[in-house]
Amino acid sequence: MKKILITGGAGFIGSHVVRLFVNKYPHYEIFNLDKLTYAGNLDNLQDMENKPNYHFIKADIVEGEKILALFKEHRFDGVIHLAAESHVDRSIESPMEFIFTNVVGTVNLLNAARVIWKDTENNRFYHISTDEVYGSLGETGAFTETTPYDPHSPYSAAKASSDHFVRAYHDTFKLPTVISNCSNNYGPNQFPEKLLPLFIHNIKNKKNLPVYGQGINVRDWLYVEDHAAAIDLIFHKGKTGETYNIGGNNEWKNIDLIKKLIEIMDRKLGRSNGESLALITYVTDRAGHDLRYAIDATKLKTELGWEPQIKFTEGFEKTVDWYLENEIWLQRIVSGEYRRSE
Ligand code: NAD
Ligand code: TDX
Repeated sequence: MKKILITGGAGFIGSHVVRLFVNKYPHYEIFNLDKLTYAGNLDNLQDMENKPNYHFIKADIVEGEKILALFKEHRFDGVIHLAAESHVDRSIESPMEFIFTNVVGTVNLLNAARVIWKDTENNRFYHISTDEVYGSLGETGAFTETTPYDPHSPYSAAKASSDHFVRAYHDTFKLPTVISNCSNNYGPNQFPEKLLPLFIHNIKNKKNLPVYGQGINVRDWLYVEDHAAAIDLIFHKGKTGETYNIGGNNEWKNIDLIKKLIEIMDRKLGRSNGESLALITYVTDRAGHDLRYAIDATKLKTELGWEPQIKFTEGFEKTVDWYLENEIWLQRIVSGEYRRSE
């Protein structure tokens, strides 16, 4: 493979995947295709701009004809598809954008790949998905690759639909696809609407921390670079037509995670231990809020030898440090400047 298309490379996870591929594979040409929605931020990739094997294409995956033209022009050998509307709360406010980008956009990419890969071999269409497609767990158990889909939010319903289309294109048209479903990522460059960067910002600025419901929902947290490493492995070694679950084996009840964050931040900010606990504010629960996600990543471990490398205590400290040291990154988002530099 030579030409790899990464969609959504200006987003949180995408920027880490782009950096890994550009640095690790200098003989690949990496094309980052991104619409630069509110969540796309080229500040995330400043260090990539002058790399000879990195190219940026501003495009919307919903525009099927343009996507096909780009595939015909560049003749990508492989696709790693991360572009998506990714925030559950926004999907409750306005579901249509999620259907357009996550479903229609994905099918546009599948169609374009199908056209240009008619007479070629060794291609791969890798679709990045989420554990939220499996629905919600009770107190015990974990999602495996065969857990039936049971999405509850418009976001997860759209991601589930896109997963089905990817499998349908494999089964119907023999498109060489692979899918992974990952748990919650944390780390640098995450848009400050998501729980951790939002709460880091609010604790620093002594603003309220809006905890949904009673804070009893459980998420499994994985450091973003561990997800990027799994994506690298699955892209190169995963079996065509297969699905792999990716998780951190690291479950936290929201309120416990928030208290841990407060403990770390009070220490780093020189505040008295527990001072910021007063910022916790219980608010109306998210509609359809899934109680618990947990991933069984045994298949990825036994078949491809992947395991998370970054211990949670280390990754969590590193994450808090990154946001505290990159105040300008955040300020440019808050002021809107990050969009003016496109
Ligand atoms: P993000 O919101 O940070 O980034 C999404 C990127 O996609 C942005 O750069 C945005 O500009 C781009 N984009 C959106 N609509 C587009 C369109 N129509 N055309 C082209 N580009 C478009 O998202 P993220 O958190 O980095 O998630 C990346 C992928 O990983 C998504 O598919 C998401 O479902 C999946 N995922 C995320 C997590 C997580 O914890 N964040 C966990 C599992 C899976
Ligand atoms: O202000 C908040 N208060 C709160 O209690 C926010 C933003 C979130 N929460 C809760 C909701 C969730 O239980 O924290 C948990 C995490 O919320 P998010 O950061 O919004 O993530 P989540 O809804 O779990 O989804 C994330 O992980 C799976 C990503 O946004 C998805 O793209 C990914 O597929």
